Amino acid sequence: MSKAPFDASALHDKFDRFDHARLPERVVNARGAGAHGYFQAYESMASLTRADFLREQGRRTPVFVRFSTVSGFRGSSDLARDVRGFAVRFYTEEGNYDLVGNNMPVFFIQDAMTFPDLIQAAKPDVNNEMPQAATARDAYWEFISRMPESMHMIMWAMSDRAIPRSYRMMEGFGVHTFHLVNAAGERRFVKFHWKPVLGLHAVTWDEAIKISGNDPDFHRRDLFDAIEAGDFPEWEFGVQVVDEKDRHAFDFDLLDPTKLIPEEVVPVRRIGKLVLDRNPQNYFAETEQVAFHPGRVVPGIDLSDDPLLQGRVEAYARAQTLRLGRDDGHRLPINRDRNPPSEHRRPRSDGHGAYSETFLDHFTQARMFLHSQSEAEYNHICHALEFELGKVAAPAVRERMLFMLAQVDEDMAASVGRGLGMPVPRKGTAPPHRRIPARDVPVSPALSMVSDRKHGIATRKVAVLLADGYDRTDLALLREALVAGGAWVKIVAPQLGAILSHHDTVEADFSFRTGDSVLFDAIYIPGGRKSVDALKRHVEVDDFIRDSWRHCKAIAASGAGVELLAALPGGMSVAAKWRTVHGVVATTGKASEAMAAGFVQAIASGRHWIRETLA
Ligand code: HDD
Repeated sequence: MSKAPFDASALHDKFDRFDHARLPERVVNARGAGAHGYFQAYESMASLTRADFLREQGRRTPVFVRFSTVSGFRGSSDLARDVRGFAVRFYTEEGNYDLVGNNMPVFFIQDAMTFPDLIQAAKPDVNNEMPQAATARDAYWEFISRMPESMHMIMWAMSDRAIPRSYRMMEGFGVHTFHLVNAAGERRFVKFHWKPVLGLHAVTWDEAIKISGNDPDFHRRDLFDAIEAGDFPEWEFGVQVVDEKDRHAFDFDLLDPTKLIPEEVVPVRRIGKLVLDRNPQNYFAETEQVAFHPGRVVPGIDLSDDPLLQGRVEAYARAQTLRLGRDDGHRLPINRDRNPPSEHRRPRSDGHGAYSETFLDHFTQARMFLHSQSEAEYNHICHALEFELGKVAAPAVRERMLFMLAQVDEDMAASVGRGLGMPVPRKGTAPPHRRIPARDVPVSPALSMVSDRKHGIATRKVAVLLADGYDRTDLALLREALVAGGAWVKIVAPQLGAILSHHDTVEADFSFRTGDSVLFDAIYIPGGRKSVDALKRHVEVDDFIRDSWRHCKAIAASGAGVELLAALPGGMSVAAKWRTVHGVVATTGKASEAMAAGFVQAIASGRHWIRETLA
């Protein structure tokens, strides 16, 4: 048979399609994951806003959400220490409304003009394109050490908020103050919040590093898997509303994006929920081509004169045109208005103009955030700073940073200084910038992740370590309790395939080569002499258990399974009657329903940070 003649035009057509299915990546927030869903209003907010999608109780509005890291390239890792983007598009009856926020309620800078400098300092060096998705370097801290206004955001970025356990378990914030406007034209200030129904969870830094190697797509996979499994991620939409006349009622300026309104001062009113129930079908056409714009609002929601927001409104359209390679990107299917936009959609700014002196108070809220943390969270911030500044070579940059930290809190600066082997500056030294000294303000418990403990174990991942000969009644008992609570139970065994116990089998989800403690939230080791003896022959099991302990996760063991806990620091003293010690739930006897409930409780109460303070 003769070969078909070469058809250059068919080849060009095919290659055109092939070549075009890519775009230059976003300058920031390049790496992300998107999902479709809906927003549903709990009640009518007509007294506050004429926005159609908030005016009627029960009204559903389709949404598309994209989560992202900020500084890494598209191919970087999900677990970089970084801010997470939380961008929501509402396809309302009056046209699209974009709420382009982050998982932290404040920002590094007050003036958009500085944004390119901030990003250049956070992105890899231009000469060698290193390091990737990491701020632990001179250029970044050189910039920060000269930007006292960044200090509040730095406290957030060094906290565990910057290494979330899941996109589904982080908060979202509109960051800026916006306006709600009702039909009578009455205007009020508003801050927007997203509260995750599963609660707030983070990983530890040691885990973050290990997850980056184990599964760089950890967050993207987690979001995708949860939606595929029908465990739809949910957030409640919250508003903090302030009357216009109260613009100056606070000791900070409402238009300052480096400040937050403590929830204890203005409570967050939950007015609706966001549910993500459908994965994109085409990553390129949806998650990649989506182009958000913070100036895209609907009647009833207005921008404020926050100078950073004003700058963003100018910047995004240009960035999108360049990235999408066209100026009609709003016509792409994911960006199209599903309903004709209202003719009145041009956002108005509030005309408040001048900014108060408090824009120069860079440290009071940084200190409030720090002092609102639990002991473990506070320590993690110090450790993160030791790590980041420990990678800075220039002594002058470290010194300036220690000095800046001392303006927030001298004890913290001293702690970081000890780690760096550097003398501790006192804050009395002449400041490099005009500033208003930090004051002591009441702590805000809502700023601590640890204070948020009301949640169950839904979608938490529990690894069961076993081999042939495991105790099947113990496994069945614990599995039932975990599944009843909505947890995802995964079997980790020496090899994949069927694992036997008498006439029963379970299918291994992971082998010790593919499963690792850092991919799970808790572990259980059932008894069964043969199974436990087999586990003892695998060095990975030892690592698994030690890491679970070190990362403060709930651990359960029953029967002979407790022998493996001897590997834990100091060993674990276990008795026939089950008990929980520092999040370890164990019995040398058979598992019981009460023990299973104890394990569920140990998982639900989050990480057992107390272990970090044990010798
Ligand atoms: Fe931005 C993307 C959030 C300040 C310029 N930004 C981008 C995304 C998020 C944010 C979530 C990704 C959207 C997506 O998933 O596609 N940005 C923020 C927040 C800020 C902020 C919460 C402060 C409150 N950004 C900011 C400033 C500027 C920009 C001050 C410039 C003056 N941001 C951009 C951009 C990006 C972007 C360069 C990159 C690609 C894009 O817009 O679509 O225009």
